[in-house]
Amino acid sequence: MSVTIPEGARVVFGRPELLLDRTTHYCPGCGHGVVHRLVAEVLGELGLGPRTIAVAPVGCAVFAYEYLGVDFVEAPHGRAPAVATGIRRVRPEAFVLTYQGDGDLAAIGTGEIVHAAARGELLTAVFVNNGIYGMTGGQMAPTTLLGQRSTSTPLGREASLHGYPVPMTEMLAVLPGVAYAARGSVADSVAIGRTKRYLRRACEVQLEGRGFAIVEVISNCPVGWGMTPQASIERLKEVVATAYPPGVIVDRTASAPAAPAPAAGATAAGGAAPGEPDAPAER
Ligand SMILES: Cc1ncc(C[n+]2csc(CCOP(=O)(O)OP(=O)(O)O)c2C)c(N)n1
Ligand code: SF4
Ligand SMILES: [Mg+2]
Repeated sequence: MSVTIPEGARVVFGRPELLLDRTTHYCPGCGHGVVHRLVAEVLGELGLGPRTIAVAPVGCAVFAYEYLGVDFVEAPHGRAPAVATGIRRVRPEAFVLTYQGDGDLAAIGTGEIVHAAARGELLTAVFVNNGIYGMTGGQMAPTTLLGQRSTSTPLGREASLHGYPVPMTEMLAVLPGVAYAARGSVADSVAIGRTKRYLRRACEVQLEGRGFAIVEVISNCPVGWGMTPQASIERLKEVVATAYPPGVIVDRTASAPAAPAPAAGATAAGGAAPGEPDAPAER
């Protein structure tokens, strides 16, 4: 839909070019749409649209290729990092991005993400953690919090029966191949702005050839959580962000050797400056 801007008016907010003008299949209030928008903004600002090959997940974001104006490959459930590795091998000039939910990345695809990270694959991984299997009807995921009700834990997740939640990004961050790992949130505009900075930095890390970069985004699933969109945002802020605190988890880019991909050139400054609250100590 094209909009005529009146003469003299200044545009302060608009749809990023890489976010396509499509009717969404997401439920009202779902966080996936916010993450799509941030990915579209960052890829556009870095001029990466034409050289991006993204890998779509299985999960509610399976139709990510309908909304983002970049080339996509659809991976089987959990296999996005393996498919992305293949793309990286045969198309070294491409910018390669994966997008996965928590069931996809932290359950069926645990092996793929761990080994892609361990190899230090030059990938930018976007990991949308809504703490549940949204697409299949709200079953427990590895990330489901203790006490959280789901269709497969109707009385709430109990450690003695279902085990403990898996802090996937912290686990990946101990691997030396991981150049950058951060966790953002879609809870409010401040958190969303910070998440965009993390995503931008994770893209730059690939452009600089420094290694594997991942941004987890804690997100809401109002339908799977059985809540209104507003209540789900409150839960995201009050409960989920306590269990999975946002911030930069590891940043090894100062010590990681730079080996830019052949066609790299669209790098820009960004990320947390030393001394900023979300700047981590190097581990
Ligand atoms: C090999 C295989 N196993 C299981 C499924 C069923 N399945 C589809 S989506 C999904 C979970 C999705 O959860 P998540 O990755 O957290 O994405 P969300 O929908 O919450 O965004 C599962 C188990 C499948 N499609 N393929
Ligand atoms: S089920 Fe949850 S994750 Fe899936 S579209 Fe609906 S709100 Fe979003
Ligand atoms: Mg999920």
